[in-house]
Amino acid sequence: MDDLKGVTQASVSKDLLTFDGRTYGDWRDDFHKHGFAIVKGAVSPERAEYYRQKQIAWLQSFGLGFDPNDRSTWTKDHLPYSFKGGMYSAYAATHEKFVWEARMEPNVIKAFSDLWGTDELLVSFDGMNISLPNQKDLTWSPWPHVDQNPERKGMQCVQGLLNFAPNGPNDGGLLLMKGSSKLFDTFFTQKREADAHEDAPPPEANFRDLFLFQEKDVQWYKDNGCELIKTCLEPGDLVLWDSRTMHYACLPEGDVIRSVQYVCMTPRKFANEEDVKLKAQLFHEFEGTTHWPHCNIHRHGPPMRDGVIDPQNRTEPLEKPVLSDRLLQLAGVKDY
Ligand SMILES: O=C(O)CCC(=O)C(=O)O
Ligand SMILES: [Fe+2]
Repeated sequence: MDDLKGVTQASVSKDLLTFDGRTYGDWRDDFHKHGFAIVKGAVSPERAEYYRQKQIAWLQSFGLGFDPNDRSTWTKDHLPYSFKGGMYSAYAATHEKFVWEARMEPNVIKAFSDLWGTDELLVSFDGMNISLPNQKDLTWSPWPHVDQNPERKGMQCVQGLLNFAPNGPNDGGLLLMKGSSKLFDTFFTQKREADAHEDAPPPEANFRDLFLFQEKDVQWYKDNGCELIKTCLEPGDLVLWDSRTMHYACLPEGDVIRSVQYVCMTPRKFANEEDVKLKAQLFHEFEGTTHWPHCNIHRHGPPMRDGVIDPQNRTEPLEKPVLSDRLLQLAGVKDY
C-alpha cells in the first residue's frame, strides 16, 4: 500500500475535528452517538420524483431497450454497466446536470454544513444507485465493509445517500451496523484479514479506503453491542453515515426500483493542494471519483464490458451542469 495522501501524521493519530461532549438537539446527536442519522425530507417529494425520473431517463438514454415497465428488459444487456447490481459511476454520470442539482439542494448542503460547522465544503464525484427488483442475471451476497482505511483514525469522511423512491423493509437499501464507528479503532488494533468476497475489487485497483469484513467480524460487532439495521426511507430523505460505520446495500425484493444518489461533503480545509488540483482536473474531464471529497481522489475510469471499454462509453454528460461559483467551489475548482 502506498502512503495515504492527504493524511498528515497528526490526523493519522487523532480526529480531524473533535465533537466530544457537544449536544445539538437535532439529528446530529444521533449521528455522533450511533455513527449515522437520517435527515428527513432533505428534498421535497416533488424534487425526489424529478430526480427519480431523471435517473430512469438516463438509463433509457443508452438505447439498449431498458423499459421500467417491462421486467423482461431488466437485464445487463439492456443497461449500461453498473457495479453491485446498480451502482453507476461511469459514463460521466457523476457530472450530469441533475446529479449536480441534487448535490446542491440547499438542505443537502445545509446538512453537511451543520455537521462539519463550516460552509466551505468539497463534494464527492460519486454516482447513483438504481437497482431493479429481482433482476435475473445478478448474483448477490452481503458485502459488509467500511470505506475508510484502518490507518485513518477518527471521523475523516461522512457519506451520504439521498433517497428518491419509497423504501421499505423489502426494498433494496442501505444496511448499517449501528454503533460500529465507535469500535473502528478497537477492531483494528488486531491484525484483521479482509474478506475475499467474490466482488472484491482486484488488488491493482488499489482501493485504499475500503475494508471488506468477514462474517465473523459482523458477529464481533454484534457481540460488542452493535445492531445491524436496514434503513427505511421516504422519498427526499438523506442518510448520513460516518465512513467508519460498517455497511452494505441489499437488492430490492419488492416492486419498487431503488433510486438513490450518493453525496458526500467534507471541509475544504481537510484537503491538500495537490488533491484539490487533481480533483479540479477530474471535474474538467467529467470523471467520477470515490466517496471521498477531499482525498482518496481516484479516477473512476471507463466502464468495461466483456474485458473491453464499453463502446457506449461517454466522456461528457448528456446534460452539462450549470456552472456557478458555488458549484465550482464545491468541486474544488474555485477557491473559497
Ligand atoms: O447503496 C448503498 O446503500 C450503499 C453503498 C455503499 O456501500 C456506499 O455508498 O458506500
Ligand atoms: Fe460503502
